[in-house]
Amino acid sequence: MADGLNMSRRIRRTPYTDRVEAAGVRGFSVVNHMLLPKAFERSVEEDYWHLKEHVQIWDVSCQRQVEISGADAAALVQWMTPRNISNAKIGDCLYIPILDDQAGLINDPVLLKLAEDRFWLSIADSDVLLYAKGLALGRGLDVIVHEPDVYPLALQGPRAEALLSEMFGAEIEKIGFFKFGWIDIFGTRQLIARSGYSRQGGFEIYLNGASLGGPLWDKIWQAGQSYNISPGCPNLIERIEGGLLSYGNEMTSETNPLEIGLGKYCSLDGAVEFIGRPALEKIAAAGPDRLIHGVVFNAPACPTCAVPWPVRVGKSRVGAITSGIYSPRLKKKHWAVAY
Ligand code: THG
Repeated sequence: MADGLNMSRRIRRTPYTDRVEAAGVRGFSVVNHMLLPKAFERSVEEDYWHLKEHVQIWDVSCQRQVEISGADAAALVQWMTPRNISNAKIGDCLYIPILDDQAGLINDPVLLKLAEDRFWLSIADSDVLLYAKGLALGRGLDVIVHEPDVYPLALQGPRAEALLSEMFGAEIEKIGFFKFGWIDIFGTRQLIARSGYSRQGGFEIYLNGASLGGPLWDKIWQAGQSYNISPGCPNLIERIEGGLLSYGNEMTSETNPLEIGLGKYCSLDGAVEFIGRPALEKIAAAGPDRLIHGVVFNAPACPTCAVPWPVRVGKSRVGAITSGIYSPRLKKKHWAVAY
């Protein structure tokens, strides 16, 4: 298969891409029309072990923010998700499914409540900006929907807290899981959350201002030397072991949240009105047709799961593997997520 991307302006670089290239990136994926590093010099396995022990710096700018502000902002966000957001406080992050009218998943972003009338949706790979704008226009809502100049940079791994505490002050240690606070970066006020696409702990800096990206990377890189910092990216082995779902892989608009274990983020008690509610209630009443499972299997090798691999019992197809990879921890066996 042909490899490599034909880079063009449609595939957006990030404020950190120069640094990522200097750090020896071996390839990119494209998420939200923006580059996401896929691997560095070391193997995915070596990166996995490093992530579990040290700290890594990840360019996750492709986690684009869709900002929704205005008098009807909370109403629009609530309309888009089955998760009841009425008790969310300023400073909270919430993982929320976003549904269409059939209860199919449009996206699974992290919601940040910045003010009573201002939210960010930190999105996975689909055009939520267009969905939100369309809904707002169609309903005549009093909101502004736009993509701010914000580029998340993740520090993941058990040493992330010590490094960031040394750099930006011990205050960050008080930030709870899935909460955010504020730090000073080059004299600017910047958002930092205890979150990230790994189970090893860490933070995400939602850097506001592209021009600060390179200098911020350099500053963290320098301070990180005594913490054995390395460049990294979301690690497929760690994410599958950790059960973190990936939009486009474990879910598409053909998937509903009840099939993939997101029922806990769905208000089915009638407390909130949201798009797809009748469809979701119908599915809940009948019970979902399929359910996601983690599976472990033995195989000599495990290529990238670019198309779902059928799972058969005898001759009948009982499901499909949507993500899979060799587990160096379990040796020989592979982890996968399957229907
Ligand atoms: N960080 C930020 N934005 C993102 C991601 C991220 N956008 C895209 C993608 N990742 C969204 N997917 C997920 C999936 C799981 C989690 C976060 C983002 C996650 N969930 C916790 C859990 O499952 O335990 C907590 C959920 C909760 O309590 O609300 O960490 O990684 N900025």
